[in-house]
Amino acid sequence: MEVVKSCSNYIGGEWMPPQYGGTTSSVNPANREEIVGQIPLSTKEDLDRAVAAAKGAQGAWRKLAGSQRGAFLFKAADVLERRLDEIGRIMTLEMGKTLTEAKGETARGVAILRYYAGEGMRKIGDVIPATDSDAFMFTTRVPLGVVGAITPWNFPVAIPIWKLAPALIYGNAVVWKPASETAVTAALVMECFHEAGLPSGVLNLVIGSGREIGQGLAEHPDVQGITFTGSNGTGKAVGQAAFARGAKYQLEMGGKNPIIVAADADLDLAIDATISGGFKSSGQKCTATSRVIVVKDIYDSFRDKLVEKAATLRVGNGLSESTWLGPCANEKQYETVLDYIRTGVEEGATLALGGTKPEDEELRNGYYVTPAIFENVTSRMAIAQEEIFGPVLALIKANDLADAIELANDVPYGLSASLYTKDIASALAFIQDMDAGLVRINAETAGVELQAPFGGMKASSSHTREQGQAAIEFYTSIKTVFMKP
Ligand code: TXE
Repeated sequence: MEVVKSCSNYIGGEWMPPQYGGTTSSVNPANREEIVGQIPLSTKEDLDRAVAAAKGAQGAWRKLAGSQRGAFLFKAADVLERRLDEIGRIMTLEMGKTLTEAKGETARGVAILRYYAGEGMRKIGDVIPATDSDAFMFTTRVPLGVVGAITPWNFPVAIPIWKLAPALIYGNAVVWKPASETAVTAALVMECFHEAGLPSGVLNLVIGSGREIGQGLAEHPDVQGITFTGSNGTGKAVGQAAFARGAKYQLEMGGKNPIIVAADADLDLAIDATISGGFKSSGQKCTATSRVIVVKDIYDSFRDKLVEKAATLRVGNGLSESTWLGPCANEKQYETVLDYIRTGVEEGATLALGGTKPEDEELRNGYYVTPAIFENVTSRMAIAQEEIFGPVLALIKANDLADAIELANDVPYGLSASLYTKDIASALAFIQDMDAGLVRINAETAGVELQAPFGGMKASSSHTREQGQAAIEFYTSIKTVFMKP
């Protein structure tokens, strides 16, 4: 079987295979017989080299003016934009989302790079009046040093870039460990930085297992900050390892995001938002809608219309223009989704739609699941509590808005939440009472604006925020300066 593209580590400005480790394959989830790339399985020695390269480069990098660092990010954005179609296509091959979504995500990566390139010229401190009239007191910010970035497969361009770009613009050097499932896409993103002429060692890519390279980064004594997006279990281990040695950490983890449909909601808009939030990227977004809490007065008509519309969604290969949702991104995710669907049925919920392997012969070799809608779901069921990360919605009936908000809050997570209503008092109650980092009125749970803070409450994050100007809080330390003549 032909391999589309192989990739290697990028350390100290050079592409290099792992010193001792072997390789594994990145598989196309739309057709498990197609190998997208050969992926290095790096070892601690490779990681040590990368951290040493970053440490060596950081001193000179931090001394550049912010605008000079920004110039490299502007160049990387131009290269990424030029290679958008190619990178989008590889992303679809590696993790299955539709080509439209993959290109859209790559375009988002370009915009994030430009946003942070501009940050190099914005303010980083405040002047604070001192009680001593002779003194001049102000704050400035300094980089952490070497930052480790551990990224997942669900947004293989946007998530890394929203970590790498702020880390770099504020003067850090970076060692990046991408998810192996999307390592080829990661290598292409790295190529863009290389082509932009980023100085050697400032950004390094080490591909390998989570246990070896991810955990190794979290434990590495020369890494001062760890930024992670992924599952809760892994995130906790990463946070604990960083905390144990006094390093800074930032964790973005799961969600169990609700959409509440109030009695006065515009049903068509709410249905579109439910479908888009629940099934785009096959539900594999941390902000994906997974619980649909509908006030009882309109429950039956909402359910009927939702099921009718969701039944028309076309499952297929993400490269095909007629496809609305692609496969699950990998075998593990596929098995997890099918397991949750079985669990839901065992728990007594009823499948109003889908949740099966499609019958189409052409899809036989892929990790496809048809969009699933459960009803008769109670809040205590596993399918209403745990992150599934697949095209599965749980419909829950609420007595009224207050009951709906209580149900919405009845999970360990608090990332994103949405309410459909025409009533301003309902909107205000929801804004106030909903425990979520992103609260959205008449908009789906899964929208993120790159210039605004992003992150969750409760178990969804380490209570830190990414994106926009909020990113400066993690990637820098404040230095308070008190100066007398
Ligand atoms: O995640 P992992 P997986 C959730 C989602 C999904 C589940 C499992 O529910 O079903 O996680 O996905 C690296 N030390 N999300 O197994 O393992 C790993 O190599 C350090 C939600 O893929 O958390 C990858 O680079 N790092 C999420 C990254 O951690 C380790 C997005 C994430 O992988 C490691 C993805 C270790 N011991 C999954 N083990 C979101 N919130 O968007 C693995 N890694």
